[in-house]
This record gives sequence, structure tokens and C-alpha cells, in this order.
Amino acid sequence: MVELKFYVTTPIYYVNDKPHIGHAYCTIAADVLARWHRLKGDDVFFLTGTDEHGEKVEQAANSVKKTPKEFVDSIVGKYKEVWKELNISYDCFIRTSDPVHENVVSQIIEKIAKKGDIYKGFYEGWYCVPDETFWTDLQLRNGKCPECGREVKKVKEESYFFKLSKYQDRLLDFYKSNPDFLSPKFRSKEILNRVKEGLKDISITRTTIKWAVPFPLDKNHTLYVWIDALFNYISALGWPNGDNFKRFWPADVHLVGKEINWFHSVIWPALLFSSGIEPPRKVFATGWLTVDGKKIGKSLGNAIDPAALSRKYSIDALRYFLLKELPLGDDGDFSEKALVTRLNNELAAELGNLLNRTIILAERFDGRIEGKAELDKAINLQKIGTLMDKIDPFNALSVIFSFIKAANKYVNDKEPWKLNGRELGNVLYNLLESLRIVSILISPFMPGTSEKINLQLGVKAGSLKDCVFGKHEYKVKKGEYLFKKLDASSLDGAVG
Ligand code: ME8
Repeated sequence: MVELKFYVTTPIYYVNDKPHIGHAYCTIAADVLARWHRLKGDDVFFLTGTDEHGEKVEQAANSVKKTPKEFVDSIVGKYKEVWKELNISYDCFIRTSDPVHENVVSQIIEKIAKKGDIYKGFYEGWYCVPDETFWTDLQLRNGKCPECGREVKKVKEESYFFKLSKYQDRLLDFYKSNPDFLSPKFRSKEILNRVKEGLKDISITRTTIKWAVPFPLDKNHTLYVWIDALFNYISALGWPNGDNFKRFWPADVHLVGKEINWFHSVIWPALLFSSGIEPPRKVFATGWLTVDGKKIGKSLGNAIDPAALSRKYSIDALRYFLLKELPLGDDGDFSEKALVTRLNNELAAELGNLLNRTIILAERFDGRIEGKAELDKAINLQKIGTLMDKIDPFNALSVIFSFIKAANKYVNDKEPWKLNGRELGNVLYNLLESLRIVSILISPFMPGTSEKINLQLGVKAGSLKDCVFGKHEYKVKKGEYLFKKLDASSLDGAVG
């Protein structure tokens, strides 16, 4: 069998502050994809990391009277801690202040320059520091950043430009021949229309920012943080000759927030075309978590600490909730009340209850647990696989939970507490096999819960090919409830 490779990335996060729930959302989604592909037997490389240069980080460091390097070193650990707490199984954590990364960026800029795609000019326009984004007069909304609504500042300086305009036709051809590149579909129109309207060359250097990769062609300039940042996806693989680069590039999916889709879907492939490197296979733009319709974020003062939430409700309840509350591409409001409702009605009442009632019956039973597969028709493995391939964990979870519901209905219909002997053995066989398979299927979403189920069933962790009814030995042993029901009435729907 040919082993497939799967390379998934998150955006690299600015280290101006500790991670919030929005960062956790994208990172958990990427973790679920990575774990799913490992379950399939694919060779997986999962990259996350931190974006450490630029004006925003420089300012944050100044405000606490640290050098940028001291400052970023003090924040990076917070990201790693939170990812550990949320059970994020990344293979590599890249930091853009790492000299290896800076060296890759310099080499590529020289390549792009040799291609004739960089020229010197003068930039006059607006800059949003929190978003590290240039805007024109026309793009501003009421004089503010059209993306985040914050103040912008005037920038007037000599700058080097990348000939993005040169790549308009090539990009349009690329989108046409790779219809899955721009994802989800409903966001692709916006990108296509903007590219069709025409592309302007982009400023790629600054003269006023010191905390940045030096621009290799002119020592009075430093590289614009976004250009440096995008190349993390290949520097982490050891471009140009590293084994990981040869094995894993092109990326199978870059998961990015919708506000940075343009950088990834337009600027990034154009830079790669210019450098003679293959573009990624897919950019998937995730939606925003909002509170009362407003994007959750540090500067809006509504940031939520994912680690605190996971301690309060359990890691897996948080992981499950984030993927089940809204389809990955959509925006959706976050509320603790909704989280508790899902925890009670889906995790405790469906999944936890199925395990609990099965284990109680199985522990009491002293006959042979064997029988005929009856619940196997209730699993739709193919559908789950297709949905996960389409990066639709939201609907994949629904299909998995409809199997759990079918197993609970089977218990109600069979009334095993009234049965004994072979009849009871048959019902238990079906329930234990279902739970063993459920445990495999939920493991990318709720790895800790899957381990707890395996422990109570007395089985080893399986892979996707084990999701068929067969013969298994069980050493059941009742453990703690997987999820305890909580009282949601004191929560008002907002974030506590
Ligand atoms: O943009 N809901 O970093 P960043 C959902 N360094 N996702 C959210 C979110 C929310 N409310 N808030 C943030 C950068 N995110 C650049 C990226 S990549 C080469 C460079 C997520 O720290 C979302 O995925 O501002 C968004 O794209 C990412 O955090 C931005 O993190």
C-alpha cells in the first residue's frame, strides 16, 4: 500500500500577547486534521509556530521595556504551554526569529530579485499596525482599517516592491486548474473577483522597522513582516534540500483565518511562482469566533483564555464544542452556555451514557460476549472519510454522533436489562464493538476521551482500518463518568 503524506499548517501567531480562544480554534482544527490523517496511516507533518517580527511586536516589547528578542522569548513559552494543555500534537514549532528561518528568507528574496521581480520605489499609503497590513486611501473605511476598524497610520517611505501584478494571469490559470485550492467554496468568489480586477505590486520592505529580517539587497531596508512570515511554511521543512521539504512540500492544507486569506491565496502562491517553488494544494479560510457578533481578540478586550476554559470544562469538551458549534468556514458566536448545553446533551447524555450503561451491563455479565453484527450498518465510515477529506469536521462529527445515537436507541429497543445468556451476550457484543469503533472515530477530536473509553473497554487504541465489527477480547472495568452534567442556568450565554 502506498503511504500518503499529509502536511497541515496553522497560521503562525503574533507573539505580542498570550494565545486566546481564536488562536486555539484554528490550532485545534489543524490538530484534528493531523490526527485524522495519522489514524488513516498517512505520514503527517503538522506545523505551527510564532510570527515574531514586525512593528506590532516591536511596540509591545517597547511598552514593557524589553528588547524584542527578550520579549518574544518570554511569550513563546505561553503558546507552547497552552498547546500542550489542549493536547495539540504538532510535529514542529517554528519561530521566525530563528536564524535558520531568516537565512531561508534571505536566500529566497535573492532568488526573486534575480528573476527581476523586485524593484525600488516609493510607498505612500496607510498602515494598520495591529494587522501589519498596508491599505490605500480607497480601501479605508471611515478613515480606519477596513479589517479591524482600528486607527491606521500614514507611511511615506522609500520601499522595494514585489511585482505581484505580473502574476495575475498565472494565478487565475492556477485557480482554474486547481478548483479545490481556494476553500471553502463560498469564499473563493471574493478572491477571484479581486484578482480579476487587477493586482497592484506590493511593498515588501520598510525603512523604519528594526525588528525584522534584514533585506539582503539594501541594508537600509528590512523585510515586511508578512513576506518573512509566509516563508515559514517551507523554512520549517528545511528548504531547499531538507528531507522534510522533499517529503512534505507542497502543503496539503494551510488553515488560516479568513482575514489573512488574501495573503495566503494570492500573495503566497505568487511569491512561490516567482521563486520557482510549487504552490500549496489548498488554503482553507476558517471563520471567526465572535461574541455578540464581534470578533474575539485581544484589542477588543473580549479575549478568552482557552486554558482556563479547558480547566473548567475539560479539554475535550472544549475541543468538541469548537468544532461542533459552527462549520469551520463560518463565523459563529461563542458562549459558555452553548458549551455547557453541548456537554450535557451530547457528550454526557449520548456518549457518556452509552459507555456507562454498556459497562455496567458487561461487568455484571458472566457469559461469553459474542454475537452477530447488528449495529455495523449504523456507521457510515465512507461518509465520515469524505467529509474529513473536504475539511468538514463539523458534519463528520454529526455522522459519528448519529452512530452513537443509533447505539443508544439499540439499547432502548433491546432492553438488555431484561435479557440474559446468549441474547444478552449478543447485545453486549454489538455495544462494545460500537464503542470500540466510536473511540477510534472520536480520537482526533477528543484524544483524552478516546483513551478513557479504551481503558474502560480494556482495548488498545486502534486505527481507521480497525473500524469494522470483528472479534475482540474485552476486559471491561468501570471508570469515572466521561463527562459530568453541569448546571447551565447560572450562565447568561456570554463568556464568564
Ligand atoms: O495574522 N476567531 O497572526 P495572529 C477565529 N501572524 N480565529 C481567530 C480569531 C477569532 N476570533 N482571532 C484569531 C497573524 N484567530 C499572522 C499570521 S501566517 C504566515 C501569519 C486565528 O496572531 C485565525 O486563524 O493575528 C487568524 O488567522 C489567526 O488567529 C491570526 O493570528
